[in-house]
Amino acid sequence: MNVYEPSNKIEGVVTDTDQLIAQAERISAKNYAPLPVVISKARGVWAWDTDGRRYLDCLSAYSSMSLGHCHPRVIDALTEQARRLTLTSRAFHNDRMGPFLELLCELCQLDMALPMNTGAEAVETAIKLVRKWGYRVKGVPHDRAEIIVCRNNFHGRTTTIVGFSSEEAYREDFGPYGPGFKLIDFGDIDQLEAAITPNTVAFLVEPIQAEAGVRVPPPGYLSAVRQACSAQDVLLVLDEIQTGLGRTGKFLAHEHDTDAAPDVLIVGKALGGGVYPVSAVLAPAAIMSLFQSGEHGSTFGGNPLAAAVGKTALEIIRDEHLSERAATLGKDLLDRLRQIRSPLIAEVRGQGLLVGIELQPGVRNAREICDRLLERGVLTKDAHERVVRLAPPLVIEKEEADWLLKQLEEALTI
Ligand code: PXG
Repeated sequence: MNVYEPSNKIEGVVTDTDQLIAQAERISAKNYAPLPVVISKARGVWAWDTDGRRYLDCLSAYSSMSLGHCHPRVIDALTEQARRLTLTSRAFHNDRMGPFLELLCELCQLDMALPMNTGAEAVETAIKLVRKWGYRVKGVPHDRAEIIVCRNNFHGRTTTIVGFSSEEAYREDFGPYGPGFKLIDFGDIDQLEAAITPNTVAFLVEPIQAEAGVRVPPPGYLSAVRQACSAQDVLLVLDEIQTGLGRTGKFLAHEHDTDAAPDVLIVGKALGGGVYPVSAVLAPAAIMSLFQSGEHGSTFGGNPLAAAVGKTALEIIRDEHLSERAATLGKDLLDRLRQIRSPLIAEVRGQGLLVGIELQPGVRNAREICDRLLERGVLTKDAHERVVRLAPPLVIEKEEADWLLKQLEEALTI
């Protein structure tokens, strides 16, 4: 494959890579440690840097780019809507939100939805909703609601959310944190059962812990979780922000397990078609109806531009059978990765096109492998020190996946 292509330089825009990196490092907060590449253009699964070098995008903005970059239908929806109506606030109705939420609810098989923008906002929304349910429906004494969460969780960066993180780097120096959250081990049903008290309102969990290094729970875990929650009048809240919308080979990752449907579902990332922040919380009417006017909101949540993009993203996932593609291509990728004989690899795990390659301790760190892959034209990022994550757009073609495999083999065997 030809790796170089002239990038479309924009007149008057700086394209010197070193200059752009130096500028960003001088002027922007140091809350990220990006790889030394400056992307200036992307289409489908491919991205180009300022020098015209081409890369296969295997990070997909942490699963947000499932439809590939600049999907023509998304760009049409975005630009057509941008010319017509972009923002009304929720003080008025707009003609795009209802149709968007109708399709979202149908595909997620839940009655009602509350649109937000970022993932963290949607998680916060779900926390408020389940607490209100606890006080109004379950009868938990005021301000005593408990939510059970898992160690190594990742649900976002707000102060409430990092307050129940088990990762020091996420939470140190950002407290004080409020009470009301209890940590247990992911994948351990006995610990969940033991942690539930009369004041427990919900169990909040990711079907696969992506940020923790693509940790897949034991088979049947979510079904057992569902049963334990139902038996003890606890709401099951699934954060499918990263695993949802086709990524793992089903429309929602919980569909891999039988009878594991949540009471409250959180989606985001790919819902914005890779062009706009769109998230949502979904629940049965009996739960979602607890929110009354004035109790929750967002200036941009449910805006017509977001709704036009979100509806189109969902239609593309359905029309292009992206969940099925993720299932087939993901299985093939996992099988073939597991065949690579390399002293560097400890384990390959994942589901669909959400894959983690765990490295043997002490040999090389994942960041070094990501740097090697960058040299070979593959963009990805480490998840913690020892896991190289792969989450290409779901529109990736078989030949492109083959090419990726070749690069991985070479980067992991020398
Ligand atoms: N839940 C899950 C499972 C996620 O992966 C969030 C919630 C929060 O979403 P927002 O839109 O608020 O970022 C995520 C986000 C980062 C970063 O740069 C975020 C994620 C993954 C990797 C990096 O903060 N996931």
